[in-house]
Amino acid sequence: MKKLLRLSILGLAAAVLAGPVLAQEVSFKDPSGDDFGPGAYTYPTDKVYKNGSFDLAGFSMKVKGDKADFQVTLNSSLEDPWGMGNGFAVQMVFIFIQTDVKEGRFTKTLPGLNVQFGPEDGWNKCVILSPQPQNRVMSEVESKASWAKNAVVVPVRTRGAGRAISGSVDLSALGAGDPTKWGYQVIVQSNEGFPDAGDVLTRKVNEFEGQHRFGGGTDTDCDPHAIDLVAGKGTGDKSEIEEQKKMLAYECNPDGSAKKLATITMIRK
Ligand SMILES: [Ca+2]
Ligand SMILES: [Ca+2]
Repeated sequence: MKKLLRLSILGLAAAVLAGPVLAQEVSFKDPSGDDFGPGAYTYPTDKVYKNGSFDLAGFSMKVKGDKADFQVTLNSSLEDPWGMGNGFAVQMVFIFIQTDVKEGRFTKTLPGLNVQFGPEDGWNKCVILSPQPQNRVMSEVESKASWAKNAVVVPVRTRGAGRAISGSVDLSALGAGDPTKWGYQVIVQSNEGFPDAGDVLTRKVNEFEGQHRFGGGTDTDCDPHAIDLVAGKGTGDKSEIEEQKKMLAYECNPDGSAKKLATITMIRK
């Protein structure tokens, strides 16, 4: 009995020394009012694209058992005007992750985003939060970006409620290692049910906005089709708006091809 008591006291001491078990979580904030891509993008004119619909406010990834729960918050309450059945409709979010695996990282992103990562910021995994059914998203990736099919992970069900879009994936689908040490980038786009032949469900940005087209870019694909993303340290500081503009800066050739594609970075906790 005495021995048992001593053991349990030792056990308690060890637990106190080790400190509480910290939840594995990564979270970022993003400043408001920067839902304009490189600086001048405008929303489509249809009333379903409410103010703030694409304005990223926050991101979190929490490990719960063998799952990774992702949540993205926006500066507008979510609605489902197109009857997608998941509590939201107009948004689509790409979460690019640089895990510990150094081999096989991609610097190019999925077609329709028109951005690339810098040489040190390649991604291994991309979690897509879309109001479309999982099998529609995966079949789009398989047919339009087959090179990425093993790197894309789509939750079985993605839901919108309040201002938050959430989805959960198997941690094992992202790979081994410590997710709090990984790099992340979160790109807000719009769910396009009738995408361009080569685009993975993304909505285009044109020179002038239209009923279902963003404006402020170009009519070719030299402009980034990213409406908001995390920048700098991901704290939500206003200075991160300038960091975003720098990352999304681009140049076009006279024929409309890309002279300098927007080049983005990973953000770390
Ligand atoms: Ca924002
Ligand atoms: Ca931003």
